[in-house]
Amino acid sequence: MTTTTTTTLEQHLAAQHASGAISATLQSVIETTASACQRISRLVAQGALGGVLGSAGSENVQGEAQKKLDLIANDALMAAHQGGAVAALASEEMDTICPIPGAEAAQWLLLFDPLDGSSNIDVNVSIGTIFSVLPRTASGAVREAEFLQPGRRQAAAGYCIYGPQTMLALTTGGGVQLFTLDPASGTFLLTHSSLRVPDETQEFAINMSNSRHWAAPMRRYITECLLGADGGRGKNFNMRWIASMVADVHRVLLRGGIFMYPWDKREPKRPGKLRLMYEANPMSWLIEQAGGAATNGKQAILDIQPAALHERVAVMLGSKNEVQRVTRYHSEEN
Ligand code: P6P
Repeated sequence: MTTTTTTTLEQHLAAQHASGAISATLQSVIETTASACQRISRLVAQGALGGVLGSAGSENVQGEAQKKLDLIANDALMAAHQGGAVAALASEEMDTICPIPGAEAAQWLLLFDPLDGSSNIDVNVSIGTIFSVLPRTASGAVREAEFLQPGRRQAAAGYCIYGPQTMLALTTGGGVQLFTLDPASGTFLLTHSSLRVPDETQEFAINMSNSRHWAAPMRRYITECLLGADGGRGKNFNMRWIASMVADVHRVLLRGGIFMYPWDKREPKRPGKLRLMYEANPMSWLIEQAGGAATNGKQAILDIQPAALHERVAVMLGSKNEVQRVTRYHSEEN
C-alpha cells in the first residue's frame, strides 16, 4: 500500500520519539545512518564516472574479495557515526568491532553490511546497505561479546536499496515503513506506511545452481515448487534470484515470496552463506514485523544466540505459510 504523504524520515522519527516509541538517541542513530546511505547512494550512482567500480585488491574477514565500493560505503558509515549516539560499530568489512573514541557512554551498538550484493556492483544491478541497532548491555569499554545478542534484542533494523529508486526500509518494532529518496531535495519521504507480507505466495527465490548440494528437505520443497500444479502443491510457482539479498528481500516485502539460502554439503560445517548479525537478523525482523516468518530450518532466526560476530546462518524467510512448510520439512527429517 503506497501513501503519498510528504512525511519525511525525520518527521516520522520525531513523531515516534514524541509518542515514546523511540528515544532521542535512537532517533539520532537512524537519521545518521540514513544520511550516510544518501552519500553512498550518490557514490553508487556515479559508477565508472566516479572511479568507484572494480576490486579494492583486498579481502575481508570472510576471505572474500572486496570491491572499492564496499570500502567506500564502510568508510562513509564509519565517518558518519563518529562522536554520536553509537558506542561501537561492527561491519562485514572489518575483522572485529570498532569502538568509537570518547563514546563509551553512548547507548547503542551499530552493525552493518555496508554494501550487500557486491557481485552486482559492476553490472549495475541493485545493491544495498543493511543495518542493525542493538542496545548496550554493559558500561565502560565495549567488547565484542556485547554484540552477541539474539536478533530479538534489536532496537532498530533496516536497509537502503540502491536501485531505480533509492529506498529505506525501517522497523523500530511498530511495523515496517518504506521511505523513497527524493533526488531533488535529498530527503527520504514516507511512501509505504505499513508493509504486509502475504501469508501465501507462488514465488520462490533461491540459487538453483546449488540444488545438488542441498539437504533432502530443501530438495523436497523445491521439487514440489517445480512440479507446480502437476504435483502435490496444486499451484504453479515462479522463480526469481537477483543474488542481492537486499533486492530479493525488498521484493518479498512488497509482494510476498520466500527467499532461501540454505545449508549445502560443500562446506558441511558452515550453516549457510549469509551472516547472522548484520544480514539475517535485520532482514528477519523486518519480515516478521511485516507479518512474515524467518527461520534457519529449525528455529526462528531472531531467537538464535550468536556465538561469533561473523557467524553464518541458513535463511528461509518471507510468506509465513511457505516458511512454515519448508521448516516443517526440515523438522520431519530430524
Ligand atoms: P550467490 C551477495 O554476495 C550475497 O551475500 C547476498 O546478497 C545474496 O543473496 C547472496 O550472496 C548471493 O549468493 O551464491 O547466489 O552469488
